Order: sequence, then structure tokens, then C-alpha cells
Amino acid sequence: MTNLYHVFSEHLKAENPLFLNRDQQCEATYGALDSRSAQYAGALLKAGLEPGDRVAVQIEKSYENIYLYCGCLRAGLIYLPLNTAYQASELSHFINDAKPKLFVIDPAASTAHLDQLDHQVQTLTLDQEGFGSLRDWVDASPAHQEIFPSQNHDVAVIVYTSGTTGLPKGAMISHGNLVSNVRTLRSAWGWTEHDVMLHTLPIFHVHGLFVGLHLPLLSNSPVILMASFNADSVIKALPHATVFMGVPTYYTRLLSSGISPKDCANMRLFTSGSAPLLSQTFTDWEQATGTTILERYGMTETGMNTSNPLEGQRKKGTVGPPLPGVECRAVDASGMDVAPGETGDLWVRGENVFHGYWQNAEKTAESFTDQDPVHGFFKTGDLASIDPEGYVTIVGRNKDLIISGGLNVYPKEIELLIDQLDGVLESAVIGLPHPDFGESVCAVIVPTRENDRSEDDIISLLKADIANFKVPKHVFFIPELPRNTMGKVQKNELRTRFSPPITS
Ligand code: MLC
Ligand code: AMP
Repeated sequence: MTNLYHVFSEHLKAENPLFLNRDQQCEATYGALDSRSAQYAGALLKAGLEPGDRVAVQIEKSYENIYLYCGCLRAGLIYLPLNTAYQASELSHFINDAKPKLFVIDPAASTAHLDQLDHQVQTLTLDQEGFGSLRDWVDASPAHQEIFPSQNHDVAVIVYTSGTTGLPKGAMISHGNLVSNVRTLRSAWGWTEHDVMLHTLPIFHVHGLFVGLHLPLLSNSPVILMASFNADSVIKALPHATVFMGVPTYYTRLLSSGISPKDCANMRLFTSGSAPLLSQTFTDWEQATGTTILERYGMTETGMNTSNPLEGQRKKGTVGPPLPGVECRAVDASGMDVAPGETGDLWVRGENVFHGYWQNAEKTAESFTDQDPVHGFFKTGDLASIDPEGYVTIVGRNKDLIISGGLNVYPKEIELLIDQLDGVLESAVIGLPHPDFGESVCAVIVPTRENDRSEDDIISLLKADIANFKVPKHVFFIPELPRNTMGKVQKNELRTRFSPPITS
């Protein structure tokens, strides 16, 4: 059987510390993970959930959140994490589409909007301290020790990811995908029981959930779990850790906070991903800390595809060669491999690649080169070149996507909302260079004649409706959008026009 939790538990050392606090004291062992997750599994099954049912989760990061995740895995339930920043209007699509049997929310969250949905879902609560109606139910339920015999292709997690058109799609990630990727990374990054992971990423995305957690769970190694990233807290905790993972913004913030070689003396590995690491940051980091960041490249749909080596050269500006078992191709418009060093569309294939989009055969078929995802290559939407030594460089994207502080924003979604506002004729949303977030979301608006909207109006209207990270940091007004002869908005022209980089 390939159940991911079964793989974690095969060599489980119950006495090993799992969660360490900042004073290096053990707050929970692997034995506690095993018994608490069995209790979560028991409670969920007692509530009537069956293998294959979806459990949507929009709660803060906590130990109990991780026990819940492992409880879902061991019961064969599909875990569906949601960004805590999403607002009511953004949630309805996920609930209507995935039709979860249970929605775990924060006790402070409003449930009013859930009554309006097509799909009626039961809710239970869990707060950041691990209390709420779900916890009460779990404490009163018998543990369920057996682990569901999931097979390679059985879906373990659905993560929603947007597209350039249409609504977000649920990427179905199987037990086999997760097992293969974590085993590959353990060997590529030399992870052992003695590593201590300083974990500050959110756990509603693949970076923090799969990469940041699965590696320790597979190795029975401890985790210092912080609710969110804060540069000063990280610098204080680093001497007790050996591995840290972050998006590029974490590294630029650590540099601004004066990180030094002394802070990193115990560190074995710093990894970066989810967005491009600027060459400048790579170099500044080496100079400031005496350590070299290992950059890797991944996606929700694929997990990790490439990584700079643990030993050997970590090439600045590249994301390293494909990981063992992963094939990467840079191809031209006809699907032929481009020459080494030339730019093409990046396609990937391997056991790490997901099984398609939830109930969306059409989008699944469009995204693969073959009807069968197992045999075909997945078209990443990224543009890349591969050098003669096999190192991949992500050159750009052929998808209209902005990555701000490691979070993805799809311009179309924001443009549709802006276009509905009074005083707006049309809009184009673009990413502009930003010193902290890498890219920032900016809106270019053509007002109606009777426009009386200001930048602040637009921003506050959007803030009422959508997650803050998607709200434009700046709004520009122009009389007309530049278009090519086909009528397509020339976003490159807008990006050039509204650069040089914005600094606030
Ligand atoms: C918060 N804000 C953001 C933002 N995060 N705005 C743009 N981009 C972001 N990423 C908003 C806040 O709501 C706030 O709005 C204002 O910006 C400033 O907030 P802040 O206090 O500076 O933000 P902070 O809470 O510190 O969060 C920033 C961050 C966080 C970078 C620490 O966003 C983060 O942890 N990002 C990591 C995302 C991640 O895990 N990605 C992995 C995806 S998986 P206001 O209006 O209140 O001022 C993936 C695959 C792979 O991509 O390969 O890994
Ligand atoms: P997500 O949909 O959140 O999984 O984001 C995946 C996208 O993040 C990829 O398609 C890339 O565009 C981008 N990405 C991830 N890692 C890197 C990296 N190291 N360098 C450049 N882009 C990256």
C-alpha cells in the first residue's frame, strides 16, 4: 500500500521529538502524532466520512492542524487546504466544486455565506491554540489505528490553483505523487533524523505542507513550528535549527534584518522556491552569511521538479537539474526540443506529476501532451532554458500570472472584479518589480467619462471582497489600454511604462 501516512509510520520512532519550542524543549513526540492522528481519523469516520470524501480546511497553522492532516491521510480522506486570507466570496467556488463533507474553520469565522451555497457542508471549528468543536469531538471519539490501504493513484490532497481563464481548478495530488517526491527529496537533500527544520511557511500550499513537513515526518526529525514568518524570530531560532525553507521574500527580509554568519553556524541547508530568487539576493546572501542558498523549482501540480545539488555547484539564477525520476524538456511551438541554452516551453513528467484537475477532464486534457497523465508530459506554463550540463533556468512564464511574495495572483480574476466597479470602463492587471514581494500586483484602469474613483477607492473596494495579497498595491489611470492589431492588451508595454521599480 502507498498511503503516505503508512510510509511515514513504517519506521516511526515514538520517542523522537516532533515539535520543539524555541527553547528546544519537546512539545510533542512522534508517538503523540501517531496517537492524535489516529484519534482524528476515528472522529472523522465516526462523523460519517468515508474514504475519498473531501475535508476542506481553512484554519491557522498549529500542531492540531497537522494532526488533522495526518488523520485525513490515514483515514483515506482527501485533505483540501485553503488560504486563510480567502474571504467568503472566494470560498464559495471551492466548496461548490469540491463538495466536501466537512469544512473545518476557525471559530471566529462567519458561516453565514455557507447557507447560500449550492452544496451544504457540515462545519466544525479548530482555533490556533487547537481548541474548538472539532477538538471536542476528537477528544470524545475512539482512535482508529488502521491505516486505509490507499493505492498509488488514490488522491490524498486537492490543492486549488487558478488558471489564466476560468475559475480555480483542484489539482488532484495522489499518495503515490507525494511518496515519490518526498523520498526523492530526502535523498537529494541528505535529510536525516538529526535535522531540525525551522518551519515558518504557511501549510495551505505545497511548499510548507509537502516540502516543509513531509521531509521531517519521513525522517522522524524535529520541527520548530512558527505560525508565520518573522525575520527577527527566525534569526533568534536559527542557531537551534539545521534546515530552513523560504520564498525569496524571506531571504530579502532576513538580509535587511542583518543576518550574520554567527546566526547560521549550525545551519546545513537553506532552500528557496515558489518564485524566482534574484541573482543579487543569492550573492548578497553568500556575502552576508557565508552560506549558499539552494534554489529549487516546483508547482502545485507537480511537487518539486528540479533542484540545485546539495554537493556540487549551485548555479546562480538556475533552479538546478531535474530531480532523479523527473524528466524536463524545453520545447518549441511544435513540441520539439529546443537546443541547449535556448528558451522553450517547459514540460515535465514523472511520478511526482499530479493526476489531473478535479472533475475537469477538459482542463486536464489541455494540460498534458497525452490523454493519460501518467504517460504524457505536463505543460507547466513556464518558459525555461536547459544548459549543456542539464541545469534549468526559469526564464519567464507564458501564463498570465503574478507571483507576489510566493503567492500566485491571476490577473484575469482581479480584472473581472475591477471591471464591475462603477466608474471603470476596463482594466489590465500587471505585475511590477517590488523590492519585498518580488512582484507586486498593480492595476491600470481606463475610467468612464464620469469617473470620480481614486486609487484609494479602488483598493478599499477590492479589500472588502478578496484576499489582501491579491489587492493591487498601486492603481494607475490612463485614457486607453494599448492593444495590438488583434485587439490584445499589450501588458509588456504597460509594464515598461509603469516601471522603473516601485519601491513602496
Ligand atoms: C501579505 N500581503 C501580501 C502578501 N502577504 N501582499 C502581497 N503579496 C503577499 N505575498 C499583504 C498583507 O495582507 C498586508 O496588507 C500587506 O501585504 C503587508 O503585509 P506583511 O505584514 O508585509 O505580510 P506578511 O504577513 O509578512 O506576509 C508576507 C509573506 C507571506 C511573504 C511572509 O505572504 C508568505 O509567507 N508568503 C509565502 C507564500 C507561500 O508559502 N508560497 C508557496 C506556494 S507553493 P495590508 O493591506 O494589511 O497592508 C508554490 C510551489 C513551490 O509556489 O514551488 O513552492
Ligand atoms: P504554484 O501554482 O503556487 O504551485 O506556483 C508554481 C509556479 O511558481 C511555477 O509555475 C513557477 O512559475 C513558479 N516557481 C516556483 N519555483 C520557482 C523558482 N525557483 N523560480 C522561478 N519560478 C518558480
